Amino acid sequence: MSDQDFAAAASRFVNIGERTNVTGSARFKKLVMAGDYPAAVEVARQQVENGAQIIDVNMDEGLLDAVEAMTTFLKLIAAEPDIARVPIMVDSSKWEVIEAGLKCVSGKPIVNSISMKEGEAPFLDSARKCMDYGAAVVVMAFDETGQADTKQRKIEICERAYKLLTGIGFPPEDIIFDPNVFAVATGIEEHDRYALDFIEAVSVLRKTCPHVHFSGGLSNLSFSFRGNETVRRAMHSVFLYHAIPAGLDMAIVNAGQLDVYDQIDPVLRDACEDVILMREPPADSGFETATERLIALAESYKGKSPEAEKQAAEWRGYAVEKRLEHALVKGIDAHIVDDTEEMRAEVEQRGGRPIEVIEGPLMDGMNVVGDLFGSGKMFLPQVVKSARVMKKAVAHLIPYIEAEKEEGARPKGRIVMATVKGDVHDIGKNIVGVVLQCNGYEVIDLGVMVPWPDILKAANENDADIIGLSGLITPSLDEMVTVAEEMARAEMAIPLLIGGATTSKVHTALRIDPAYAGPVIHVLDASRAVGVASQLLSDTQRDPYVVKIADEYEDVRVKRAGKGQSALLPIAEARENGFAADMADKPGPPAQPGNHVFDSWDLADLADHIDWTPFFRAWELAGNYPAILDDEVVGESARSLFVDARKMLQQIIEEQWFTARGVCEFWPCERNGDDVVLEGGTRLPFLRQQVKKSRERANFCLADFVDPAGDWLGGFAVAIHGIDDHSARFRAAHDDYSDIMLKALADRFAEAFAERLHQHVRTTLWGYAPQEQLTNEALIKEQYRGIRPAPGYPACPDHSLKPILWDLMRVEDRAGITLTESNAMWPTSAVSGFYFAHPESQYFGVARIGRDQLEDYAARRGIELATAERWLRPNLD
Ligand code: B12
Repeated sequence: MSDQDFAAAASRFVNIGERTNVTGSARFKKLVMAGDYPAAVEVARQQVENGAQIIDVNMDEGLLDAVEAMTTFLKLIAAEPDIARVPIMVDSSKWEVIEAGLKCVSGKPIVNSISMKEGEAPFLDSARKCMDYGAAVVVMAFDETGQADTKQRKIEICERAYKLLTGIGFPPEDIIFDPNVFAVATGIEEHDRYALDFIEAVSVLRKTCPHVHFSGGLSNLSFSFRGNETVRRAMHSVFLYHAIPAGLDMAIVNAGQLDVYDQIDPVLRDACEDVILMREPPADSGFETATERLIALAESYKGKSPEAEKQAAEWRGYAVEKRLEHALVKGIDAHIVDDTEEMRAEVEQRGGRPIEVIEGPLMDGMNVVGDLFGSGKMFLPQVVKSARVMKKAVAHLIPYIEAEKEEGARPKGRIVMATVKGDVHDIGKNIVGVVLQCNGYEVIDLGVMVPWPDILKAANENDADIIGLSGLITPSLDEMVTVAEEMARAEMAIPLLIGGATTSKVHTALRIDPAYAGPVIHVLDASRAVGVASQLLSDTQRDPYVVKIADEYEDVRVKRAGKGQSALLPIAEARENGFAADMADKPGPPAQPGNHVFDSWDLADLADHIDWTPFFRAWELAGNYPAILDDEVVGESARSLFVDARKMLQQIIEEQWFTARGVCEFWPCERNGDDVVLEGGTRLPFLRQQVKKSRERANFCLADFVDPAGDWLGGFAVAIHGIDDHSARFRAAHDDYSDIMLKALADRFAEAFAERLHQHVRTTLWGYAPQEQLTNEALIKEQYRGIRPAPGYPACPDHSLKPILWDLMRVEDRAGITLTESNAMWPTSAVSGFYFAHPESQYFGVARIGRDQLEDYAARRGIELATAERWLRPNLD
């Protein structure tokens, strides 16, 4: 396209104003919610004055009567000639709101939007209604299976919609397709094509769907650069520069926030262009991808835009109390020490004490954070960031407080927390600790592997109001019972909170609660911890709450006692109903038998194999990756967390923070009953399902996948070393956010290492699936042959098999991984297990077993019955 043609196309291009949208503009929402319609009308006027040629009006807010708001607002702007001269886009996901809007618009209205999300019939139904009002429609590229993301899907869906609409006589010139502008430069490879796919799809559709228009919401495109207006404006302008010639003729964009293409800094413009058009960065740029280059470049533009500077200046101009609150709510730590100092000096001047800074403005700010979290308007990652700001402020004040020998701030309560003896996991405990601190509780964190005497001692010495215990693996459950028994013996009465992945309300009610007369409460997650603590420490609520919980637990016990548990087969019968794998299909011997040691697996390779879904779950953000990034509720939090995670991930790789060490080995073996006996005589006893099955299902045991006539078995252990120094550094800087992030990433690396090593075993070392070629998604879904059950997982619940593996593979020497008395692995981010390669091998849960199997198992393992009982307790209840 020549410059002249571009100028002509650009002159036809229509800006759609977006500021009169409650979902996109916090200011407009606030005005409408407050019923300040005159000010809301001014927002519309400004939009038109700034060059908007259509204004989009959206009132979809849960707490608003959207029909009423839409009607009121549109009637008011209809009476303003300088606003009413531009067409109105009535924007809502509810037809009744759209219809209410259509009734108030005098000129040609535009409906935003309809789609084939629910199928063809409702789509055509809405289209007919729009036609009755003479309205044009925005048609989102969305069908029954979801939003169109690729070029092909965009084209297919729009062409199908075009055919259907023109088929009912809908004027094609009244159709505006929105083929979905998505965020690019997110660091996720699949997102790299989004902008180019949009542009190319429009270019094709322009020809195949004559007379239609094309629109898109521009702000999504640059989502990864939130807060960096210079880069966002440049990206928008560059995108339009290419999309307009392709056929885009309107877009939702703030007209006042577009740069003239030629006037953009050429380096930035090139970098944006590389990202949008999916070009390789220049070879001499030192970057492998266009995204990396733009992210790096973006740093140098941070805070340089007039808009951002204005915003920043505005915030920095608030009164100091308000600045502290802003910093806490937004999690900004850049000025916190200066502001805290300013506040402290101010308090001092009026004769106050440093502690008042904490008890006053800082706690007020944290209360706002606590309320927002409690009401679901803020999510865990943001809360943890707020806590980081709070801790930095408090750290600044501590020397002043100590200098005055002043008592510390009066906390709402003092809680001693610990991960119990033998267990090494602390992410969950740390998260709970941060959330409690954010809500005004003092947390004394004793760390991991804490024996009961230390817990009791700390509680007594610190006059604690509550003890909180955490544990991830089943042996910790017994240890928690021990702590409860010891608290009873010491005649303590303070409440005991129980948490961690392996704990449950049932176990707490059945085993821990009866051991201690004080209140014992199982807490499912961090969000509930504050409610529980506040009720336990409230003068008025405590008693009724404790009684309520005690009743609930009694109820659990009664139900458990009366409940006919699922029937168990005698172990001999369960064995008869074992799984009969076809041994003709058993794997051949390994291509490279023996022991294999990996001193430092490439971290970049492991990063490519990370399963991100559990990472978000660790931060209490529910949803599967990558869909979670676009989730309506948690999407924004997830994206922001992901940007931070990718940044740290990059640093971990580039600066080699971690070392991925592992070992694996293969052994000739044969099955002997429910045991697998290795050449050399080592016996690995496994457990069999004993619950009576409905017809046809077998009672599985891992030994069923091994041939009695001779076979092979593998073992492995992997761990991520090197987090300690970094963790210490973050903790010293009062930065829980980075510390939790570091540990969550180390866990992801450990899991990815286990997955990647298993793949290497299948394709190369054992080599029974040399041709296997699976995407990372397929790997995560475990769509491969063979399994890697871990001691502690449901198919193999006995953690005490780990020492056998350790001896066999000399794990401690070769991979530096040690075992605690509960057989937790150290370093924490570690996975170990067995490799079974038979094509029919599969995961299952052993579940409840009978005394007969327990006795038989103890004999096969050569251990005391009581010892077997201790390790297998969760399978005996
Ligand atoms: C991710 C994960 C891992 C990660 C790391 C886990 C970690 N650092 O926490 C890795 C991959 C390293 C791992 C390894 C292992 N894992 Co794992 N793992 C999981 C998984 C999938 C999620 C756990 C998690 O991270 N949750 C997120 C965190 C934030 O939640 P959380 O710790 O539960 O804490 C929350 C609450 O519980 C509560 N809370 C926690 N503590 C406290 C304390 C108080 C006082 C309060 C009030 C609340 C509270 O609030 C927290 C925040 O909301 C679970 C399955 C599951 N769905 O739970 C299995 C699971 C925990 N793992 C299990 C096992 C067996 C293992 C291994 C032993 C396997 C092996 N042989 O290799 C190893 C052990 C590692 C070691 N070092 O010894 C078992 C444990 C049960 C058992 N039989 O022992 C589980 C339950 C899987 C299963 N179904 O069998 N695992």
